[in-house]
Amino acid sequence: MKMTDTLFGHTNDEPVMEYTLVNDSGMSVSCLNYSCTITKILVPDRCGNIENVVLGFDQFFDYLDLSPYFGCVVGRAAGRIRNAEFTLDGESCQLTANEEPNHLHGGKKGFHSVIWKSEPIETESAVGLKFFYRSKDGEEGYPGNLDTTIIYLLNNQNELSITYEARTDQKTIVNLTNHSYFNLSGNLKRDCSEHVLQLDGDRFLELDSDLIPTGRLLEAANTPFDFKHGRLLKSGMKSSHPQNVLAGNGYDHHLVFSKKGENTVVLTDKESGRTLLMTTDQPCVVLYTANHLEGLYSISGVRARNYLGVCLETQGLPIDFNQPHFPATLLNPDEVYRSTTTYRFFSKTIGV
Ligand code: G6D
Repeated sequence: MKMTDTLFGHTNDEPVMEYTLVNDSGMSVSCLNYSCTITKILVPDRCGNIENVVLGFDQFFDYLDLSPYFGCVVGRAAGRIRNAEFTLDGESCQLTANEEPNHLHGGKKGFHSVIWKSEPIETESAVGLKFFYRSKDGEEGYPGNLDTTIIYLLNNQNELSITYEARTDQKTIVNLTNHSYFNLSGNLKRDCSEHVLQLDGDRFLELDSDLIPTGRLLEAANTPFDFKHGRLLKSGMKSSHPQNVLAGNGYDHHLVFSKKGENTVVLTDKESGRTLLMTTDQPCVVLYTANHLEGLYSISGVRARNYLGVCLETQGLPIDFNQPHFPATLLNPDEVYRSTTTYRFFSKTIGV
């Protein structure tokens, strides 16, 4: 196993480095110190063809000008917050309304748009990087100085793990995720409509017209949101279910796992034979099928179009969803925010 690095660009006169982690089993992961962005994941298909399975750009300025959060960490709080404000202990916190009048994905200068300190990690069984960022008190309107560490580790079982850890000096909210768009066809040969998703989630969050959770939990059974026995993503794209239509003819929803603790999500592409087996300790995953990706630009030579990738954004429940049975994404000074999501790739289709 090894790690190499190369200069990828500059932002605010700071060098942007691309690091490439390579294991002994034919998988490699490339990422940037800019927003911990995953730029490429190369894995074999059933015939041994090693191809890229995530959406990313070849030039750094495309990440600045065009990226819809390709591959990046999202924080301090993933998702949308209504009217860009929340209340903590009776105090109103006003955030950046970067999606007027609401707040999206940590704001204009969220975790997706900053340089993270980085240092290499090498162990007997893995190679990786440790990223660090201090978000100052009041950044994008969030209270507290928040120190966040993110560790990427690649092992020889073709598994990439992402571990998030954060500490604060004032009560605040934290809800981190990675916003990679997966496409298991390899080098974006096809879109994701024929990908099959399987996960044990019996409810999902209803969205309003701003794509913000209403606070209602809807039953997934017998709807296009039931993935218990595996479901083609295109069933949500062709669905007349009001929530699929509202999301832009697809999915953009928090799928809530049926059980607490660690959960598994399986994404497969029959034609390539590739499987992504994702595990997480988070209570839900936002399934986003890139319903708004169409654009006048190309992604590694492929014209941007809807459904070209699928996001599996593991995370806590949104802040204004304070239900007694769902821990909000609050963090106190005497606590540590910790979360791990792993992505294991197989060159054959498997089910759980
Ligand atoms: C759209 O609604 C979706 C978000 O969920 C996604 O994260 C973003 O595009 C990239 O706003």
